[in-house]
Amino acid sequence: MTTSPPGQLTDWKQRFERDGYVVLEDLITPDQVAMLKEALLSVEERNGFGYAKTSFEGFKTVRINNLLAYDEAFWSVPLQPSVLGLAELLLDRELLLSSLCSLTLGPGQTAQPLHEDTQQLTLPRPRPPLALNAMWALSDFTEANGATRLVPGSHKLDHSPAYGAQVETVAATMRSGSVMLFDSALWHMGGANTTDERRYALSCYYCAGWMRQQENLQLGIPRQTAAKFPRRLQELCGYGIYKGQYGHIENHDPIELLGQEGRPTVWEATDRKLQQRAADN
Ligand SMILES: O=C(O)CCC(=O)C(=O)O
Repeated sequence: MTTSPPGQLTDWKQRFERDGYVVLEDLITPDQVAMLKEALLSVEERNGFGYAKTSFEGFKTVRINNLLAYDEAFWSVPLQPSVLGLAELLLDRELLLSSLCSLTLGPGQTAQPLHEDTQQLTLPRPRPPLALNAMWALSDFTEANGATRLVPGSHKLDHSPAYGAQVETVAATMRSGSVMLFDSALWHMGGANTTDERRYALSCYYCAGWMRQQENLQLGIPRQTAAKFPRRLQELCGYGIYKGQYGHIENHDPIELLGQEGRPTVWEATDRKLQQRAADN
């Protein structure tokens, strides 16, 4: 998976801030798409996943949550350099993975109710991004097969939508292999799938490092599995101390539970700096 030049990241960031979303076209190759789709189908079949059980999740939609626990093929998804680079620019480097799930819209899936992803948080709007969703298209996203529908610019409004409101939306069409990032405050919904084919997607949702994650990845992913992740993925899953202060275990970095060397707390780091300063004088 390739990295993007810094100018490209700045351009994407500006578009994200203006419209509330940005599409990174053709980010991954057809081979990578095929590999992820194959892994998804295999997880679905092996575990007997069926349609979701609520109208929000979709009665004709297969959602597989906690994907990192199911197959190594998904480990590279939250780490994709262009997507993670842009997410870090928008949320800062101490961001977390909030959830990683699949969204397979079956034929006959009706449009999802309009919503925004941080609608439950009663914080004033508009606000800087708290969380953002990277929607990976593993099929072409078309108007007909249920491409995500958006209200461009709605992240700047001072209120959330009435849940399920009927307002004008645009379909975020994109080619398979593209990734759309959108602000959690953007009004959006999954479209209706009126075709005979499934619409395959992954939702890789990131949040600010101080925020509660949507999925409890520290308890949901077996520790032996998390211990095999690359360190950056472990950090994204919450094995770290935000700003050296939040999330420690008896003054230790939780990443030590995975056999890694921990980072110092803010209090230790401050003392080290003070000692260094005294030694320099
Ligand atoms: O499937 C989609 O395109 C959007 C899904 C979505 O917005 C959600 O589940 O929160």
